[in-house]
Amino acid sequence: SRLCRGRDFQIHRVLTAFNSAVTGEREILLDRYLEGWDELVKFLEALGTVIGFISQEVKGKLGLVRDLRRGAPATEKGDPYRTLRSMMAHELRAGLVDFRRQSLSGCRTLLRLHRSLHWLQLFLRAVERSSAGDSMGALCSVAYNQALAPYHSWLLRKAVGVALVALPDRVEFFRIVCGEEEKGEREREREREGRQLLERTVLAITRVYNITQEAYQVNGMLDLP
Ligand code: 1Q0
Repeated sequence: SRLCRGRDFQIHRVLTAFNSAVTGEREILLDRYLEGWDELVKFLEALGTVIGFISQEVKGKLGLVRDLRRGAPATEKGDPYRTLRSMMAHELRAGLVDFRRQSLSGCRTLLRLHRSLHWLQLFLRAVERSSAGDSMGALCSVAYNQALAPYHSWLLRKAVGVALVALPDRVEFFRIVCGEEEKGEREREREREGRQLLERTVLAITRVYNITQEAYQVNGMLDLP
């Protein structure tokens, strides 16, 4: 069932990964960044098959960046895919970033994940402010229209619209966020704990997002095809 598959997801792992992705020098550590995404994928997988094409897409992007990291391991000269900035410097220097055509660069691939984090922030802030009975699908699509739809084709936007109808309700959502089911009167307490963790997670994601956004902006790479 949904619940069984959702058991794997642990929001504190999202929080830990994105928090530890940022170093004192405001670098983004790619391994930690990708780990944060691994955990988000588990959430997606807990939602069931209609959302399947979305988790496949995310896994594909994560795999691409990991392949690049494996393909250019650390040497005494440096570790090209250790941080976001080192990846950008390395790919720019090696001429791997194509500003005109689609390519398989880490920069353009991570940009898609980065835009998705924008969507996630908007969505989670809306969830925080939501109350019983609000439709997750509706909150989701408001955020989608703002953060991702502008980059998607008409056909894809329609497919996403269909997928969002299949989203679970708010109770189920908090159940996945907050962990295993415990009966009855625990429900409200669990929701409170869930909200607190959610708030901290949104802050961690926002910090990562802002630093990443700045790096893309500085390098003129916000529109990489
Ligand atoms: C909670 C429900 C999730 C609903 C997601 C909303 C919209 C997602 C739309 C995704 C469409 C994916 C199909 C492929 C798109 C690509 O064409 C596109 C561009 O790439 P490219 O190579 O063709 O240039 N790819 C993307 O834009 C990437 C999009 C990925 C969307 C990822 C959304 C992931 C969300 C994940 C986590 C949900 C966790 C929620 C709760 C967590 C609690 C802490």
